[in-house]
Amino acid sequence: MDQYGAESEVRAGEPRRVPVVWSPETRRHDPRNEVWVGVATIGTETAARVDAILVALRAAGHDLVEATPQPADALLAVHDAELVEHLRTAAERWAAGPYAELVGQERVVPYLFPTPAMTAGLPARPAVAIHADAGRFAYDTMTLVGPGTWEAARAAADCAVQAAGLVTDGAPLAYALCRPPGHHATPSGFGGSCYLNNAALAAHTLRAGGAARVGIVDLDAHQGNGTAAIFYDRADVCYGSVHVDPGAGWFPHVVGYADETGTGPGEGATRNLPLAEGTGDEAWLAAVADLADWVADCDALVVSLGVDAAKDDPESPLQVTADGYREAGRLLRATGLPAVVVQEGGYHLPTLGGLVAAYLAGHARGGPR
Ligand code: SP5
Ligand code: ZN
Repeated sequence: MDQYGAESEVRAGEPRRVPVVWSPETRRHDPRNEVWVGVATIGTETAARVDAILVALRAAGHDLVEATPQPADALLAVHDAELVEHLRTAAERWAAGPYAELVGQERVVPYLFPTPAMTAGLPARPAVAIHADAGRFAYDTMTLVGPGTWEAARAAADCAVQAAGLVTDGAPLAYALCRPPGHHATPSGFGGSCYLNNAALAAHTLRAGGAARVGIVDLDAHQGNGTAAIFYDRADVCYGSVHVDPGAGWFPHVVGYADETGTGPGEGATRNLPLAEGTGDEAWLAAVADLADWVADCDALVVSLGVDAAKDDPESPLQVTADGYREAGRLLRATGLPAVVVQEGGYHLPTLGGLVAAYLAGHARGGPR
């Protein structure tokens, strides 16, 4: 019997208590507006999400653990130092510029994107103006950097690294209440409401802690292009995702198709299972079961738990129920793998906490594995 509630401590059928690693700092990012198709829309990735989840997980009897600052090595293994430096300093650079007078708002919004369409082989340099430089790292106009964004993203990363550390130290299951989410953050870029890739940080930490192969199962409604990119050429971290079909016009639009299966040493270590708009529990759970089987021979598991596949969510057309999320938890528990569950999306505040609690109840069920 150990401090994490090993089998003998848990009555059969009773939910196991799960350490919930969270940080009040994660409330400091306020996206305010996402600039979407030219319109400033109210962001849905709000600080209230943290409290909706906290309230539900506290009520379910889980153990809240406040994150402490973690070393930066995982961060710099997953992300380019230039991206980290940009995120750390962008809001300060904006505040030091003329933007308060010019536009009267304090969030960094990219203004141009120096992709090959612009630079066309010329020896381009980093832009001096922050509104132009931001497009070197930001790949959409929805993911703004304001005061507190860096502190929140860094704290979310700390939650993921610390939760993975608990699992390395013997916990069968830990949950990281990461906010802002992370699975759209690539090695060198950010977008899709994500800044630092929390799930990749958890996977890296499990690998560093001795897991030879880590499986990542991404349940968010959107394909995690960032996580997919980070591990696309690697055999030691497998990435499988079930998500709404990008071919039907959904984010991330340009990747997430079924024929993307990895490259080089990572060939076959990536799976994408796109689903049609309107897909509900049955087909979604069949895909989750497929991915659970696929990762079962790994040594540890990371679950990117987006609950935006739920039927009431404003950001996706999938129709998964709370019972569906509970069953997904059971399916991934049945892998028998020690697991870090990392929060990704989920934007319907009235049901958000209940969906996360339902998943954890399924994954944390007591009794023998
Ligand atoms: C982590 C995650 O779930 N990121 C979601 C990224 C997809 N966002 C696409 C947003 C499309 C525009 N949303 C319209 C609602 C206006 N706020
Ligand atoms: Zn999502």
